[in-house]
Amino acid sequence: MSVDLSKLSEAIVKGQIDEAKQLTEEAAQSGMDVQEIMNKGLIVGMETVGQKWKCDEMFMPEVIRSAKAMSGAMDCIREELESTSSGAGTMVIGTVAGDLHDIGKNLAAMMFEGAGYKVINIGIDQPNEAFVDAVKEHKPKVLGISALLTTTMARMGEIVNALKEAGIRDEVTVVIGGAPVTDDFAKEIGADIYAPNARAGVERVEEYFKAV
Ligand code: B12
Repeated sequence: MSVDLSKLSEAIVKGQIDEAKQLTEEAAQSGMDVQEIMNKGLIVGMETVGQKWKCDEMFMPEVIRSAKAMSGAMDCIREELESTSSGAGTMVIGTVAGDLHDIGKNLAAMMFEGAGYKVINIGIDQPNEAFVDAVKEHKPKVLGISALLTTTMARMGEIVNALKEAGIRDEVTVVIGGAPVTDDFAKEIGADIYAPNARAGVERVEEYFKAV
């Protein structure tokens, strides 16, 4: 029995948590590749949510519900995702100190997971040292930093400097994201990559690795 992944995308857009889990489980049990479920079902759904949010066709409570549906669905295939992961490497991701926003950061985490990364999500409101410690401990290929407030985005530059002081700046590729962040800001603080959205995060990191 094959599962129509457009129905799964639709369940994500509508924030139907149980339906999304059930369709994901059915798709996995039918033998469908988990990467396909992720890319053609879950991610397509969440991208539609992102577009609708930008055009004011969806509002925050609905976006949060969709993100929960995506996260719940991913839990159903997480083990398999990890075992079939392309071994892209490890990513550490977190939101800077003083900042409690995590919807975008979690979406970015899910996208990287879908792209085959082992993702270590250190959470919100994380002091600069927590990022440095996580890089020391997990030796990730990529460090993702999120900030949603103009008052907290300065922490990103401090984290880059703290990595330099710890002598580990060159061991990790730093990608930053969040509404107030820009390409110019990334250059200014010495981050490697700026990503305007979660999928662009994965794409730009991959382009970066191809270029270096
Ligand atoms: C939801 C929300 C909240 C929720 C957060 C809930 C949660 N669990 O995250 C709550 C209610 C807690 C909240 C609190 C506050 N908020 Co608020 N919040 C928002 C809101 C409405 C949506 C943010 C969001 O989730 N967007 C949807 C996601 C999908 O988008 P995103 O976060 O931008 O992420 C995408 C990209 O930026 C990118 N991305 C993000 N991070 C990363 C990281 C990496 C590595 C990569 C690759 C990509 C990436 O990918 C994502 C997906 O494509 C925004 C308004 C807005 N238009 O953004 C205000 C907003 C960010 N908040 C704002 C403010 C002022 C606050 C408060 C100070 C309000 C108050 N007076 O208490 C507090 C601060 C609390 C704190 N200390 O953090 C302001 C910030 C203004 C500014 N310029 O600094 C905004 C812009 C609203 C506004 N217009 O005034 N907020």
